[in-house]
Amino acid sequence: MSYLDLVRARNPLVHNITNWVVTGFTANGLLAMGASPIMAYAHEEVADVAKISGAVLLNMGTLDASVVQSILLAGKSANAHGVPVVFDPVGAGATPYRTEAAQRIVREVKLTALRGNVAEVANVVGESWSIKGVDAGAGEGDVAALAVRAAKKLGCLVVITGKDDVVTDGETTFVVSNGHPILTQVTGTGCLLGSVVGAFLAVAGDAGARLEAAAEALAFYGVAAELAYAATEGRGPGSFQIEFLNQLALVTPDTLKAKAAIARLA
Ligand code: ATP
Ligand code: TZP
Ligand code: MG
Ligand code: MG
Repeated sequence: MSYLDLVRARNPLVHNITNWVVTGFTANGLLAMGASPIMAYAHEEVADVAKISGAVLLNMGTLDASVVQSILLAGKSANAHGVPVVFDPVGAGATPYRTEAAQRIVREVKLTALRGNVAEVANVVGESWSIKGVDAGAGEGDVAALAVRAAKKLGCLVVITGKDDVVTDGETTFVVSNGHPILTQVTGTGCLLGSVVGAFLAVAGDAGARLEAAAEALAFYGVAAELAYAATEGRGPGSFQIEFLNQLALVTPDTLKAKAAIARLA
């Protein structure tokens, strides 16, 4: 049985503390794939919501002091109750406020997975990632090496997305090359991916299964994008976005198995 089957069979509750831009898209994406979303931010209830959830997604896209507090309360409750935590440090490195908030969150909350673009992940672990012309972020080896350093430093899975996605536990690393560039023309596709990884981690069971479950989540997401692009080619990102939600519901475990492009790095 694939982890996708398990998500659809178990319908895990995913608690999202996310940003204002992507809230509806995230809820619809989770529903489409077979998970169950809840968005809850009140300091008075986030600990209670986190402890009954299958996974918690913490995203600092539209950050303020209240959201930081919600994130810390939910994250600590999830830790206390063995609930997996995924953190998306949106914009880490863009301003000192975001960098400091992200670094505080990873000091105070034990993550199950960190998911970001290459610059965000570098900034979370105190490294700088310089954009150098057309080679910006290029060099799979460099990105994978950064992911491994981050995973060892934080003691969690690290997912770095881009043209190819890298996921590692610090020992074993997979590169997932599914997806389509049109994903970059729809806001929130990175944010929703964090919640999708959370849904897969919710059904993965023990820690040993988490790396494989995260790699399958990345392939699933990329395959849904490939199929959505094929069905809407030439019609633009609006049509793609709707069809992408459809494909999150329609991709079968057999299709995923046939199309997944997951390679283990030596
Ligand atoms: P950014 O902040 O850089 O926009 P993000 O948080 O939106 O990043 P992405 O890195 O764009 O996240 O990843 C979101 C999804 O888009 C992932 O599934 C990733 O594999 C896919 N993706 C991003 N760029 C490409 C690309 N050039 N080709 C194929 N898939 C891509
Ligand atoms: N501004 C603050 S959060 C956000 C924007 C545009 C959404 C970012 O979404 P993603 O998934 O990182 O593209
Ligand atoms: Mg994006
Ligand atoms: Mg992002």
